[in-house]
Amino acid sequence: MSTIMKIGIVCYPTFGGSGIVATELGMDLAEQGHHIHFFSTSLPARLDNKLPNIFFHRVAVENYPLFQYQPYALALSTILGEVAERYQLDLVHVHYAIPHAYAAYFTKMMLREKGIDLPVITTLHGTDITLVGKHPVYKSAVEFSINQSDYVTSVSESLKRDTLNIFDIKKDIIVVPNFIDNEQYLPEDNLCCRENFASPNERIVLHVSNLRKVKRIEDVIATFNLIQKEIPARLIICGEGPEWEVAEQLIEEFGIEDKVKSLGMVNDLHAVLRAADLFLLPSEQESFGLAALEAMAASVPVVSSDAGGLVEVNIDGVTGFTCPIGDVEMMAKKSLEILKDDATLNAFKERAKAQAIAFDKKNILPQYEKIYAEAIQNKLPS
Ligand code: GMT
Repeated sequence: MSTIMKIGIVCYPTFGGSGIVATELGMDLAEQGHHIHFFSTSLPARLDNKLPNIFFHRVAVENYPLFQYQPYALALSTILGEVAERYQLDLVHVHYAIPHAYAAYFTKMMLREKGIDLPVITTLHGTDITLVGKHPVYKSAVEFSINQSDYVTSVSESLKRDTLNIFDIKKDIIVVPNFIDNEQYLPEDNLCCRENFASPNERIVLHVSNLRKVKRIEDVIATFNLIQKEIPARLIICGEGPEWEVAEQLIEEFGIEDKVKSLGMVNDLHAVLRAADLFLLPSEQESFGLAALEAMAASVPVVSSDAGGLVEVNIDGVTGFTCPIGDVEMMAKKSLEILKDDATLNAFKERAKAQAIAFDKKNILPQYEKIYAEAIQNKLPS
């Protein structure tokens, strides 16, 4: 795209997939010369704001003792409007509907008063629909703000279906799957740390998540317990979250403390991914499963549940296996099938990598750029 666009991107700053997708998208667009303005409560985890064409605007929420909860959506609408006007943003792309689509709608209305049209693109990421958004305390406002967005995208077909089932949506929902930068996973990189985790005869099983209930960490531990009874293996867990204590208790109950290592929050996940032989993701719900795609990019096959969009990413019998939620016996059986010999493991590794290449950013990002171009073209004149 030759014309330089000025784009606002709103996201959560944490290690969650929606923030990562937003950050990678923005950094790639900035590399192409577009001006990207990020809005978040702190610097997004993977954002390098030293790069050219990247601007970061911190959404500062003013604390006042009268409020039990601080009005984040109000602060976001305010700064979005100010920056959009000052830098003449062409559009704003919000990641995660709650409350970003709602805040962007109010910015749009405020700017309309000044004769400025600010197109709003909302990307639905998962729990903004399936867990939080559908809750009666939020539902009607979430539905309203999705319907008011100029464009709505969803990260999987499954999430699109869920959105249409849960809400009364009048907008077309465009599926733009999540993506991966395969260049960050070159085979020669980061081969060093396998021996830090296991001896050569052991298989390395990996789980990465925010350890929330929806991730079913207890199934990770139970599946690994069955695996390690059959073959020499180690389990590495990356991430921090509320369910860690449940995991710890189970590890102790199974008496497998010497085979499980928790690394906590890991900044450079690539090195750990490249050391792994198998990735476990038994989630209760997963609109896409970016963590599974990251594993595949590092040539790691995945055994996951068949929840939500996981079946669109992890192809059963090809890149790994998908199993019914909670069926740890089946997950262990399928894991052992992958890990049983090097030839089988390597075949799964190759197919996992091929799947990651299909989801490469080069194939996906033009879909967002097309939506941006259309949004700008349909903009009302100032
Ligand atoms: O998991 C969440 O609560 C939020 C969200 C996030 O911000 O990370 O995760 C969702 O978005 C990711 C990126 O699109 C998807 O890969 C995850 O599958 C999805 N999580 C769920 O649906 C549970």
